[in-house]
Amino acid sequence: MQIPQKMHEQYLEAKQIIENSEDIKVYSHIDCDGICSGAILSTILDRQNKEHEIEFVNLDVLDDMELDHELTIFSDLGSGQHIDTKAGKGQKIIILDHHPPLRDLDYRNDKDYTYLEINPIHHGIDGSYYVCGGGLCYFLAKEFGYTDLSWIGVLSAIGDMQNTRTGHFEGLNEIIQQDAIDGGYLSLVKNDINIYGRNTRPLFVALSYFSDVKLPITNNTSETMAILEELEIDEKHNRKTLNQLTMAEKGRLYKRLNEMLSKAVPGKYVKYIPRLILGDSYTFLKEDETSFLRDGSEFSTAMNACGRNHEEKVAMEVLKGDRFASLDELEAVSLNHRRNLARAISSVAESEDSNIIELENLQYFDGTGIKPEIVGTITGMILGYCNWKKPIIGFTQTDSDGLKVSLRCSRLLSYDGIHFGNIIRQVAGEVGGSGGGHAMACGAYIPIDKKSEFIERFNAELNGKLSN
Ligand SMILES: [Mn+2]
Repeated sequence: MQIPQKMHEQYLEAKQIIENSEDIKVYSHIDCDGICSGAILSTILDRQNKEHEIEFVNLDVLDDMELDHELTIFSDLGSGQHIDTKAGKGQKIIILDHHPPLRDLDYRNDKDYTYLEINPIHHGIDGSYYVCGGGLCYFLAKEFGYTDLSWIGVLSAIGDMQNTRTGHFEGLNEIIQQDAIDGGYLSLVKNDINIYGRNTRPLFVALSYFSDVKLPITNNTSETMAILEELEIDEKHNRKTLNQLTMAEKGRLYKRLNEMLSKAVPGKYVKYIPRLILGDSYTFLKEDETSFLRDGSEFSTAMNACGRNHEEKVAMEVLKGDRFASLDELEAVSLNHRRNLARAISSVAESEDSNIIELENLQYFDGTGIKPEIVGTITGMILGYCNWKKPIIGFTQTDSDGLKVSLRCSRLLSYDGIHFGNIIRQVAGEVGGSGGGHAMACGAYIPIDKKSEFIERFNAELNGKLSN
């Protein structure tokens, strides 16, 4: 895939607009993709000696907002919001977003301001799998000649889960990945064993978090240790990481995981098993060998941890090159984040009477007291404690007296064609809320008194869609 001609012309125009602006504001999203987008844009602007401010925001603050700068750039958001209702004479807006756009490619109105929206969907390119916010910002950087930022584009796509469908990057993401490899920033192992924590977690711990299907090893480190010993991978419990395994050891581990999964899943899912175990792995070659920044997934998790704790700027400074003060802060934020998660998990899943309620087609828990920012992560971790054949939904209250809803499910359900992001958008809409997201990780905000109606409607909506 190449960048379409029309889209390339848009990039040339964006470059010109930036070169001709002095007072610039960037709004970007609070997740890994948004933070990577902000870091790329900020680096471009620094190198162009442009004064600028960056703010990381939630989507809900964007509609009908005041624009106070000569140029306002929106990255990883903006396409789905009414961001130009208050644009004034002579102001300029650039959007770099991959979410479904409200406005057409040739959107213009009669007001006297500059509006440029670069969105792959306008050009027939899928924004879920082929390019994300950070990637779109990288192509702008490339227009300025800054291909050294390609690795941040790769990281953004990892964080945005652009590779979940196949385990590989496709479309425009493949160009970014190749730029990063050519520049010596990235090494790629195709179809590697894809278990989270390859660089810093002992393998017996990493394996115990396997939760797409409940296996004997799930949440059971005695079992993972026994298996690693039996496979002669880690006989002395010396806390080897996945990264330290030889190809032969990885081969034995793959075979064993495959056997375990084949026994555990219904026949129709068997064909998806390799995709649960294998995927490309990404190593950032400029990072320290033992650092969590070296592995793409671990790096992206740290970015998300910052987003969840309103420390996006710490994350951005690390991306922009600060490996001293900001890296220390990043480690502290991550550690604190992990502690909060552990505390929340034990309150939901490990308490005497677990409060996970199972219905015909779904299961849910009341996460009252869990911060809205982390309820999604918690919900994903709870999956390992319940029935993987149904989605798990977590609820918690927001500051504004609404309910935040998060849904996670086994990747097998999404491989089999269910898109929960679309379903949650519909059902949340039916009860007066809003929602959306990925096939297997999504969320919504709903009025607090609509919880039981939401659950009922969601359960009914799934009739006949799951194979139990
Ligand atoms: Mn994104």
